[in-house]
Amino acid sequence: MSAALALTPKVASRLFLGVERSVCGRPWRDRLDERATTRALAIAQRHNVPELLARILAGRGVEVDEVEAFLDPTVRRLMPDPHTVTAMEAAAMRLADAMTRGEQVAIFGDYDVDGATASALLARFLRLGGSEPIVHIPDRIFEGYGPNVEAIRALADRGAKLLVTVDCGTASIEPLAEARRLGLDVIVIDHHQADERLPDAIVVNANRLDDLSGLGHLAAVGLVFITVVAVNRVLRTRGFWTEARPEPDLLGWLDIVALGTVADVVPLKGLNRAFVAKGLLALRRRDNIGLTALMDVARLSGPPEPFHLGFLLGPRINAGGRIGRADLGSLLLRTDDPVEAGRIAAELDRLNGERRAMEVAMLEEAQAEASAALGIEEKGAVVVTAAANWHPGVVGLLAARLKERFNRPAFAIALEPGGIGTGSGRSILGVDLGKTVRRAVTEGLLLKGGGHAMAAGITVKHGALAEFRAYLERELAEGVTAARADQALLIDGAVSAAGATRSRWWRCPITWSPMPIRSDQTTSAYGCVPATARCSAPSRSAPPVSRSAKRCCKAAVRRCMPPARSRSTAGTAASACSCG
Ligand SMILES: [Mn+2]
Repeated sequence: MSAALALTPKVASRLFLGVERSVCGRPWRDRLDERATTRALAIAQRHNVPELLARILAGRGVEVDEVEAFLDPTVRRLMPDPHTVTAMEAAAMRLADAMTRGEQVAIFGDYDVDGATASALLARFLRLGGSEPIVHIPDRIFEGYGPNVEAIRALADRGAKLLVTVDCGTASIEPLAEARRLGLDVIVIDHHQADERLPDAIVVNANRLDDLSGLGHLAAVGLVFITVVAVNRVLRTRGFWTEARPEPDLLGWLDIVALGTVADVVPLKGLNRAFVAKGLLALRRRDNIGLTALMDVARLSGPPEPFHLGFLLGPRINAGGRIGRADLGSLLLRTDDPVEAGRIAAELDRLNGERRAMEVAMLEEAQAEASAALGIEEKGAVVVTAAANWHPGVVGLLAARLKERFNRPAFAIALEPGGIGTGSGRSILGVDLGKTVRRAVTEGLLLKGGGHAMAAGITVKHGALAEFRAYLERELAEGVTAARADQALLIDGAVSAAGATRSRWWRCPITWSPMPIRSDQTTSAYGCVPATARCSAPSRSAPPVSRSAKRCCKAAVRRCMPPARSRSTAGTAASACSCG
């Protein structure tokens, strides 16, 4: 058996509704194996939810006793005692001390959305306590990721006594040692995987080896939120908050937490679901001046959804890095000045537009190159494209688009001066790219490389590109052919045309995101539908579906569900419909 076949994810091999070949040529498979089907039944019976909702939950690993928290994720229900996080007590005490003493605090963030939101949230809290912090967001190109000695020296020169790194710092042993030498105390609030060796600091990281809190899925901003709750508790017992300096409403800041959580693409389970669900409510109140300005320049009408966080607001927060102003996003999220907020939001919107235009141009170039390489018959197992003018920050996106367009593993490589290329690869289900890339490194074809099954990063010498391409063809041809031959659609459930009524509407998000599902039986619920499910519910609130998809779906429903049966099915199951 080839490696590719062995890696095909374990799915129920049962055909769904007996469809071996859909209109688009793909077999339909039941997402649920027998055990999951049993669990779905138990969920439907115990919690009195529609069968399809139960199937959706069971298909995503939700256990019978987790259903309530999953459907109604409240912070109160899901928020842990902060002190279950290793080192949280020490961090809370040190931060509270800094606030009581009025010490200068410096925050060192990261240039992505998680870093911007995490730094803004902590800065807002400190400011309400009367100590305005210095916030430093490093430049992606000139400083790179994580604390660096030069920046730390500058912060010390500006009088910082306590340094807090957010969304970075776990691996920064040397730069943080320098901070200690300069007399700073250091707190790290981070969620990146930790080594055994930690920096000389109070390290709050749910992914450090000795942390048993079970909060490893939180983004850094989520962990900062828990830290702020813990600090607030200490301050309360010390009588810090007074009438003149009232205690902040921490839940009101969940809009910031939701943005960082969605944009960092952490799994939306457990506490993260509560953050996002409640954060969206906060966002709708338009309390945060910066976020409101950003929603307005992005022309967001209607209530904000997770989609808007990930695809409208997130990219704009990131856009400042393009002109060497990586801190604009963080600045926008913590400003209380409407004029400043409007100015920054407009600037970020403009920069984001420039980025998009650049991406479109690069993508056209990449597609043309790939088409030429594959030829009219689209031969070849992989797509490898490279160009000198591509931005290294965009190659991942290019590779993802090429993979979708050509339905095979794809690499996009930015050739930099000096004959070195930095590239990114994306794979199709069933073909392990990370393993292939790592082997290419040991065989000396790549300077660096690593990753996992679906995505990989590489550094390659310009001169070795042709050889790398040939290697990929040789290694992956068989696996790609096999994987392409069996691209089944995993189906959650079926709906009859009669069952998809306006009184039961639902939405199909593109990614794993909270989705309101409303039916006759549940007034407000959250479930998830995968990227493969395309909803064709004839409902006003359903997302736009292409005409051909609609037609194909209707035909499938007609073919698979005889009218007599469909009525009874419709009575018991609100179901999604997939067509591929
Ligand atoms: Mn992060």
